[in-house]
Amino acid sequence: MNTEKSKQAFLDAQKVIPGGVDSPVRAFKSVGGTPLFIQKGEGAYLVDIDGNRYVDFVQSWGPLIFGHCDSDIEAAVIKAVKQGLSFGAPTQVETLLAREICDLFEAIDKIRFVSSGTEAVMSAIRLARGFTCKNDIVKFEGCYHGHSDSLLVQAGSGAITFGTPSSPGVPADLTKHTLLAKFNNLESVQKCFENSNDIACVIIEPIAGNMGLVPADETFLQGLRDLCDAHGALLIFDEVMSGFRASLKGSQGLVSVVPDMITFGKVIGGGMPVGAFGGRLEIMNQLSPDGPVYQAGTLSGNPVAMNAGLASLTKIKSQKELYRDFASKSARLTQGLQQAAKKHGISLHVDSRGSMFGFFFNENPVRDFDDARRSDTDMFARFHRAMLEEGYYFACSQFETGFISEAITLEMIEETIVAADRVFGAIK
Ligand code: HOZ
Repeated sequence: MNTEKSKQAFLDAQKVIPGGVDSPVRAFKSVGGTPLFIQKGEGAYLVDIDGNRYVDFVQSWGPLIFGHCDSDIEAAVIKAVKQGLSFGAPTQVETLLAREICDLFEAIDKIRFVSSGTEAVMSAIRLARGFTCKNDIVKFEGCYHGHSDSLLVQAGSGAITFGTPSSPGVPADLTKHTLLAKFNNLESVQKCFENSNDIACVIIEPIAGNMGLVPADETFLQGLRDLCDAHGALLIFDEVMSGFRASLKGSQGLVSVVPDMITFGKVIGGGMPVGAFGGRLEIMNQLSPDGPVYQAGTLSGNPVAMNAGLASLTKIKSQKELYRDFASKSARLTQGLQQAAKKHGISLHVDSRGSMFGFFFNENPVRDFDDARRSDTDMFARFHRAMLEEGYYFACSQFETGFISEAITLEMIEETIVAADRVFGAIK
């Protein structure tokens, strides 16, 4: 496969952009080789600047539920663009999208739109602190909630991919309020509450997607709910990755535990930059201008992004079988990969939720960050490189999640499994 143009583009980029990328995981450092520079997307496929085509199992890290260049979302965006790109003033489409989301989620009476998942979580935490008049937060090892200061502690995604789960540049004075607990381990959360009576909130990815795919047990989530209630803390579900992906309602379609707040990100924007956080009325009423907790942004509720999000959500809701199809495609892909790996003596731990899927080169089940870190990342890198050669684009880190889009057919999945079989045979 010829990737000469990508190689040159990467060299050019590195001269003017740190690491040649605007978000670290994309640099392909943990899998080796050169990141592909993308020319365009076409449904299930990515096309790089050398003209190579790949079945895309990343889908912009989640947002593209219907694949690249979906005609309905494209039409909504073009229509919105013709009305103006940004006003910094309210538009009615914000209310329409807000109403759709409030109607779907029991936990959400009101929602505020921002421009990214990082911003959504940062704002939700400020609101939780303002509402409870407490300072500490509990987060879980391996969960990633964006790159704001107090959350870059034992974080997943790019942070762990590059071995810096806790970043330099974050003053200890800021992280002293971040208490760490172990994913799927209630005792570790109980200890946090024993050690502090100043906990404002517990934040968790109920379906962790940033240490690879690691869903939390429902009993564990219920335990968090009970602890938060007993200690006057808020429970925040970070559904930046799982919202509208694991099911129409993210984790809320799969478990019965109801959080106090939910954060969303890129997925609700259909591919445009969006984030949002929502919750119960009494909490959201503390937000400026109704209440004293400040949060703002010129591009918040941007009309182009809102229209893309609304078009995406409208289409999602019109397709009754969408999540059932996603679930069967994800299950077939992960089982097929696992069987093909086993044939060649390679152990693969796999899991999926709706259109999200994950696989670890690991002999044991992966239930937390320590388990995830014990995976064979060298084997993952070899798999990733060889699958690219075959024309399949997977997330370029063991500690990320894969996504199916509606454009990916069962036939493509069967072909992926056949290619993976060849690859396992070559890399074992
Ligand atoms: N942290 C992102 C996925 N969980 C990666 C973002 C990107 O590089 O685009």
